[in-house]
Amino acid sequence: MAHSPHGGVLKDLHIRDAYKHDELLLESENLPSIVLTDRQLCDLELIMNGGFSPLEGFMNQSDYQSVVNDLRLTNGCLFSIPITLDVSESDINALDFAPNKRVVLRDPRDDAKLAILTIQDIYRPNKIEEAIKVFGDNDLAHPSVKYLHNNVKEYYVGGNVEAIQAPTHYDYISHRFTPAELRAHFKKLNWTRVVAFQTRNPMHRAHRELTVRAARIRQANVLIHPVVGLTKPGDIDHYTRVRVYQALMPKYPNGMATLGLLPLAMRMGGPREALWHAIIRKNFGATHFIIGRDHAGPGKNSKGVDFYGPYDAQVLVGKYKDELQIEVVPFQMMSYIPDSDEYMPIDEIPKGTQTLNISGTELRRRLRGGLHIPGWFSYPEVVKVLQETHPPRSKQGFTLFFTGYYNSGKDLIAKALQVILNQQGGRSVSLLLGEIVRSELSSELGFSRKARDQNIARIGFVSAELTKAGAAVIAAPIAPFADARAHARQTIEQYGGFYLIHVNSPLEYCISNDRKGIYKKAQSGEIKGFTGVDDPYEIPTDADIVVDPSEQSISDICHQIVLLLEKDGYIGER
Ligand code: PPS
Repeated sequence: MAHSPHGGVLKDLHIRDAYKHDELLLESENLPSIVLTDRQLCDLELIMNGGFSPLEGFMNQSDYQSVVNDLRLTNGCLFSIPITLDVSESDINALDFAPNKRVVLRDPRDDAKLAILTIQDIYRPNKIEEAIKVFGDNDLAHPSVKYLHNNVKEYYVGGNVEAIQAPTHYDYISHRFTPAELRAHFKKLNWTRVVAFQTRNPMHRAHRELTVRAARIRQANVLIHPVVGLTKPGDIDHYTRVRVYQALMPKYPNGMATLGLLPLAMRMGGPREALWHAIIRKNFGATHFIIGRDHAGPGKNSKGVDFYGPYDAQVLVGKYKDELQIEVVPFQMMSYIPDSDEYMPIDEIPKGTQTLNISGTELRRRLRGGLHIPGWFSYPEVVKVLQETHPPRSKQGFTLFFTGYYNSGKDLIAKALQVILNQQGGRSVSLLLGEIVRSELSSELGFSRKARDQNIARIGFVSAELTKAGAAVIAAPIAPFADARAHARQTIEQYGGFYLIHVNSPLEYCISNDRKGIYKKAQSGEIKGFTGVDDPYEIPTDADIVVDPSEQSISDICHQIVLLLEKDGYIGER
């Protein structure tokens, strides 16, 4: 039998409120609405489905204070993370919020009405106190402290909710279970002892060994329960991770393990978060919970020191183990022993034994370079999934972003490179000459600073989308302003390569070769605000390459660019 939920009763508000669904929906038509943030949406989903039992809504001031100070609700029940609904002062005034008023909570993705909240109180939190007591520090290097100070609104609105509907998901639905569904699933499978494993990272052989070992020690089955709500900024996206977990599941003995996805918004709160995670898993029907090294750790603070000690989480949860009623399975880091081809927790490995490890940073380096990832570290099926979303540079897109005066020769270089890259093959090549963009994307824009910035922002957006799709993009606007170029770099770089190429032909060269007589028109005042004549050109200080067609042939310039692409691994086989 699964253990009883936290606080004794599973607060599945969907089941509780199903009988009045139509009534709530009707009432909601005349109520003010709050559109939830992504974090609030995750929190509401787990409040409504009972994952956060015994909560039935967002915390009022006394529960909030009690959780912040003592890790308990006012009724004495353990709860370590404040679950609050932050609202701005302007929304509170505009919507006329006050105790006993009712408010609809809406899904930010599709505007669906999810619940009705009855306001109990409205209070202003002391954010510094919350940061220090909950996260142990007021350092903005902690992602939740940063979020608290930069994103969380000034007021918290406390009150219970009545459920209208669960948020709609379109991804991996068959792996999404409510606590009641997962409990029923375990019952159906005759699982009486279930050890849950929390993760926000891809899983490899070490994790499979660790979970099987935990199950063996406790004679239990395994629930792989990864977070698919919000994790640490910079983590691998949940789509990739779930495909990894799906690839890993067949590596367990048939019937040993189940994959369930948890729509949790993590706080990276280390020890307090570990306690919260244990409570949540208890609600989902697990009897055991694995806490490993640096559980829910946010990394280092602004002084370069880890926010929490590697086993602080195990210590804190151990302190409450008697009243928690979910057994914590503490685990040391697992290391691979090549001599015996097995994984073992580091505290069990005899001194002097050779071990192997591949860190997250090293894994990312290998993925980036298309380098070998050994079978002792991960399974080929898992590596394949990771390689698909982290293709080596030879399969990634890139943008060559040219900047320079009109008639500097940038269009000639861009067109020649289009031919060279087409000859190379392997990618579709997109050419965004200034004139093409001006007619196809920016025909209504003029040449004011604002209009030029907007034009470059559009080029940045389109180039980023094409780069993301693996194309080679050659963009060649004048792009006279450094800020707009930097913004384009920032937009594109997150999806692939970016090279700023300054075509540094002297203005006299551009003018003397101007067959169309555009400069003449600018000099005579027929065209106004012309770059280099009566409008500025900010010389790049951050160019990746500077070329000069007045001194170099187009072929030489193209070759210089090709050599750079080869050096960085974007073209050619390694
Ligand atoms: S920008 O600043 O990057 O948005 O400029 P861009 O999109 O590259 O547009 C340059 C083309 O527009 C013609 N043109 C002007 N350029 C600069 N200043 C003014 N006032 C101006 N008016 C028109 C210019 O001849 C460029 O033409 P192409 O044929 O694209 O080189």
